[in-house]
Parts: sequence; C-alpha cells; structure tokens
Amino acid sequence: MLYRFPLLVLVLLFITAGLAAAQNANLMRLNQVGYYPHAPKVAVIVNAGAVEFRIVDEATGETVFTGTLGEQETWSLSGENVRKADFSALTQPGEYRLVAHNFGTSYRFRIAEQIHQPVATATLKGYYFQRVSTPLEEAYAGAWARPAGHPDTQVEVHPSAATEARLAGTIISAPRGWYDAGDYNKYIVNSGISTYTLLALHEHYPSYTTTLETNIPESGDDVPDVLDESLWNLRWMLDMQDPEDGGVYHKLTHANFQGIIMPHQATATRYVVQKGTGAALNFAAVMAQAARVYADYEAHFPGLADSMRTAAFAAWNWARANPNVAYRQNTMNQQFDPDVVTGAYGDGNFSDEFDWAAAELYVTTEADSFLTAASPLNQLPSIPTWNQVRALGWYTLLHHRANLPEAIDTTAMKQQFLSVADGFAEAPAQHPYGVVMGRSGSDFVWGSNSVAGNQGMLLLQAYRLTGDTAYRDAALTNLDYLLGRNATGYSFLTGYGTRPTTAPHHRQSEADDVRDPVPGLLAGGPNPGQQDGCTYESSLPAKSYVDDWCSYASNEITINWNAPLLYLAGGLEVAFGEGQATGTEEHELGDASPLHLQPPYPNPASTHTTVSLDLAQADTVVVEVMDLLGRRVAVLADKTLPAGQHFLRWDMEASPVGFYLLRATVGDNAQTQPVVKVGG
Ligand code: 9MR
Ligand code: 9MR
Repeated sequence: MLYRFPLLVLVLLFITAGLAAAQNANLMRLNQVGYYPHAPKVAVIVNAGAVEFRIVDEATGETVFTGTLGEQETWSLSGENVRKADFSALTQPGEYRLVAHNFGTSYRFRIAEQIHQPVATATLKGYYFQRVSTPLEEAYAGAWARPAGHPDTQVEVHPSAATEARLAGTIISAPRGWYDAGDYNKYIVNSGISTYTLLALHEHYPSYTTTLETNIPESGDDVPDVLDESLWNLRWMLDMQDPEDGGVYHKLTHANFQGIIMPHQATATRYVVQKGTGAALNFAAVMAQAARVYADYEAHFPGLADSMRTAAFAAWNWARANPNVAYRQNTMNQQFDPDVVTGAYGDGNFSDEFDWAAAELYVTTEADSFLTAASPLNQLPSIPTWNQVRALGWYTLLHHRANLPEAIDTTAMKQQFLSVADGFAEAPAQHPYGVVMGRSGSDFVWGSNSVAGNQGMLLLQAYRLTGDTAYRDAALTNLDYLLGRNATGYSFLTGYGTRPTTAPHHRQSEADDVRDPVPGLLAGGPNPGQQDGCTYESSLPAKSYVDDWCSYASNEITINWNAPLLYLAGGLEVAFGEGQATGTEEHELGDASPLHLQPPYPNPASTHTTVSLDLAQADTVVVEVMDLLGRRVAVLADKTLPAGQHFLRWDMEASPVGFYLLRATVGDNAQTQPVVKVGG
C-alpha cells in the first residue's frame, strides 16, 4: 500500500495533464490523422470568439504558426456557430496541436507526406476482416483472429428462387465473399458498387495499388493485394449465377438477422433467394470490369478473365430478357416459407444499372451493340450509391476515353462531367466547415459517410481529367470531414484518429473479447432518419450520430461505405505524391498542358501506353521519350497535327523498367513529364 500510493498519484497527475492538454478538443474539429505538407489545412472551432490561434509543436512546445480565427458562420444542419482556423501556410512536417486563445487545445495531429497511406491500407484490410468461409489467422488478423464463419457450401435454394432445374431446397455451394456489413449476409447488389470501386482504384492507379500492402494470406503472390482481396468476393459472385439461365440470385442470407454472436456461431440455414434484374446487371457490370482487370494477370489466374467475360454476357442477356424484375421481399401476394427479413436492397428502377453494365461491357469487348442497347451518357451522373450506379459507367468511359469510338463525343462527355463536378468543387467556399459534404441536407442519408466518400471520388475523376487542383483540394475536404472535421467530432474510421468510432454495429466487434473494434471500418455516419430508435444527442442532420452498437442507422459499417473512403484516400495519396522523389508518379498533365498520359500510368502488365495530346489549334508537335541520361528512347510524333485530340502510342516493350521523361514540344513550348515503367 505504502509503495503503491506514489504510483497512483503519478498516474492521476498524468491523466490531469492529459485532459488539460486537450481541453475543448472536441469543439476543435480537424483531420485527426493529419495533413499533407503542401495542401490546404483547415480546422473548425465551435463557439469561439474572433481570437488568435497558434500551432504548437508537440515535441518542442514552441509556437510555429499564428493566425486569427475567421468570421463566425452558422451551419443550419448542425446548429453550430463556427470559425475556421486556416494554417495552410504551415508546411513543416511534424506533430502539432492547435491552441485557440482562452478557448482550448486540439487533439494532436501530424503534417507529413503520405499522411493518408495508413488510412488507405487499413480501409482495404477492412475487407479481409469481412471475409466469409475462412478463418482469420492471427498472423494476419492479430487480436481479431477468429474461426472460419459460414462455409456456405450447403446453401438452400429458397422457394422464391425455385426453378425446374433447381427446385426449392436444392443445395448449392457459394462460399467466400465478404460479409456485407455488421450482419452476416451477402448481397449481390451491394457487392456491385463495392467491388467496382476497389477494381477502379487499381484500373485508375495501377502502380499505386502495388504500394497497398495489407498482409493477407495472398500477399507476396505478385498480384496487388487489392486484386487478391477483390477476387475473394468475385469468386463468390460467380457462384451466385444460375448456370441454367445466367440469372443471378439477389442475395445469400439467413432468413433473419442473427444475434450478437461470432460468425462461426451463426449456423442457421443459408438461402439464395429470387433472381432479379438489379442483381444480374450489377453482376454483369462488375464481371465485365473484372475480366478487363484480371486479363493482365492471366499467368496467375489462368482462364479467370475469360470465365468472367462469359459470365458477364450471360447475366446481361438474362437482364435483357427480364428487364424489370425487382427483388420482392415480404409482399402481401408472395408468402414464402421461411419468410426472409434481412436487408432488402430493393430497387425498382434499372435504367442506371443498364447504363453502367453497358458501359463496362462496351469497354471490355469494344462491341457497339452494348451502346445501342443502353445509353450510358444520356443522363448526367449523380453521386453513386448501391441503387444509383450511373456515375460508375461515366467513370469507366472517361477513364477509357482514348479508346472510345468516334460515335462517342469525348469532348462533350468531359465537359458535361466537369459541369457536374464543378457544383461540388464550389461547395467548400460556401460551407461553414469548408467541406463538400453537407452542402445540402439531402446528403445526410443512411450511410451518409459514403456520400462524402463518393463526392470525393467524383471530384478525383475531375482532377484526373484536368489536373486542376481545385478538384483535388475539394476532394480532400471530404477526407478531412470523415477523419474529424465534422459536426460530431468523431473520426469515423475505426482505429484511426484520436477520437474514432469505438462501438460500431458490427457483430464480430460486439461479440468478441477484444476491447477495440475491428480496425479499418467506416461507420455509416449522421442520419437524421434515426430508424433504429436509439438515443441520439441531437436530431439535427449533421449531428444525428451515436457511437453505440444499438445504432444500425448511424453506426453500422458496410463494404459499400469503406470502398469510396479507400478510393478517396488512395487517390489523394497519388495526387499529393506527384512530383516527390520517391513518388509513384501517376499523372496526367491536365488541361493546363496539352499532354496526357492515357491510361494515366503505364499498366505494369501492358507493353504499351498511350499519350493523349489535346491541341487547341494546328501546330508542329514533337513528342519524345528520354531516359534519365537524356538519351532519346522513342519518338511518338514529329509532325504538324491538326487541332483536336490525338493519341500517341509508346511501345515500351524494349525499354527496361525505370524512370523516363516524356517531352512534348508544341510550337515553341516544351514540356517534360516523368513516367515510370514498372513490373513485367
Ligand atoms: O443488425 C441488423 C443490421 O445489420 C441491419 O442493417 C438493420 C436494418 O435492416 O437491422 C439490424 O437488425 C436489427 C433488426 O432489424 C431489428 N431488431 C434488432 C436488430 C439489431 O440488433
Ligand atoms: O445501406 C442501406 C441503406 O441505404 C438503406 O436505407 C437501409 C435500409 O433498407 O439498408 C442499408 O443497408 C443495410 C442492408 O440492408 C443490410 N446490411 C447492412 C446495411 C447497412 O445498414
């Protein structure tokens, strides 16, 4: 006792000091992970006066930056009076706190290059933790190791899905996949946008994805982890197709939501339920995209891309023959035994799914018939979600615009897309928090954090098209939002930030013996619908969030919410990594320059890359590739070219892996751009 007492005193002192150090921190909203050195840096302070603020170096205690808080603004969606602290001019890497005079001290944050790489990696690893039909070994899962859940090799065909070839009660096998969310079911529709987004990260930034190492069983197989991870779900999806007719079951599910138990304890019967148009088209779109992506890995997965392509056609044909079959659960005129009451993912409008699937199939096959069957560019894109996927088709067509037929006016496509993106890029300037998210109250839906992520992903497409940093910086505001610069003061990614989500509606996290939730999972976020009936501290849209297991309407996690966060963090890592000595340069020069790399980065598995050149007027053009010693390796153009867009092919097969400079001379202006050839 005598000896223990001083120790106790010490501990108390430490806690008191800790509290003082972060006084009012929860009213000082900032990205709790941190900021890039050469990027805008804003924090938002609630209910402070027009006081001076300073940034204090955590290591030395010295003030490294001072400023004055901005004008007071009121955000109606959070009911708060806020002021901004802008410390963008501080570029010195380090660890800091923000101190507002006579008000408070923020949580610690860092300024560093590659600040969001751990966020991207963890968010991808989140999918490993959702794997079905496999044990999570300690070597990969650490404290969150668990036995295999749901073998899914004995799955019953539910009466709603019965056909002559597969009567009700027929047993089929459809193992693997990811658990959708906090529940233990697997839904094709929601797998569509989720898997698309992971594959898009790789398609758009193929060398970057090699840096995302998640320590999964397949790591080290020479395939980027994001593709190994996606394949875990794609293999399940393939088994959800009825080989008889190409139709796709809507979901693989228990009849009811399970209690708070671990995956391996959830042993109730599993069913596949009714086929539908939404499932078929989500399947067709993702398989068409995957056929493209995995074709580059034929040696690793012989025959896989081909079977994906075949499966995509079969699902597309089923949907064309059954264009309006909505999945129906619990309707008055359809009573099945057992009644299935898990997530519905119900959608009655398939025009966007047709457009998206047509775009993917078209790019993969180059067969015009897909563009006559649907019109993927007839309507402007909106922020995508599981039941509105038109934007995904736009992203794919924009990314592959160098190879589209003349029937598609790529200039008009680009302009229309940018007109949509501009609306989002302008939002931060009007927003008291200086972010895009919440520019309208309608952003706050069930899973609102995925709205923020998807707004960011859309803005990154505009950045990739133009090189205009306004789009990039607007996208970054939403990453700040998700990691703490929001009206709840939470970082919504489990395990990341000083005050992260701790009690998500995630069965494993609730049922296991580990104090912390499974890391790398994004909470749904503020949702004024509050459909779960839990106790919330506020009814205001931007504050309708409660960090409690109870709250499946604001605090569940899902695969379709993690995906846009992964894309956003990864895309920003690339955008802010450009030009760094160590960089994984993946650039397009943007509209500021006439030169574009297309695809934006040489695909490691391809022997050529395409450089696109936009000429405002006819001009003399020399485009050449030099090695680092200034030797000319290739000449892609040396002539007078007319106005418009030109595609120049660089056959790289003969060039060794390494750094090159691409030099374009247009009239009197010369421009160089580093290019890296990687891999095979
Ligand atoms: O846990 C379920 C969650 O995954 C779903 O998103 C949510 C809405 O469909 O439903 C949850 O399950 C709840 C059920 O609907 C009602 N009883 C309480 C369940 C949560 O413990
Ligand atoms: O994300 C879905 C949301 O858009 C719907 O409003 C909500 C209610 O139907 O369902 C959400 O999806 C849940 C799914 O049905 C079951 N798994 C958990 C998902 C997230 O809560």
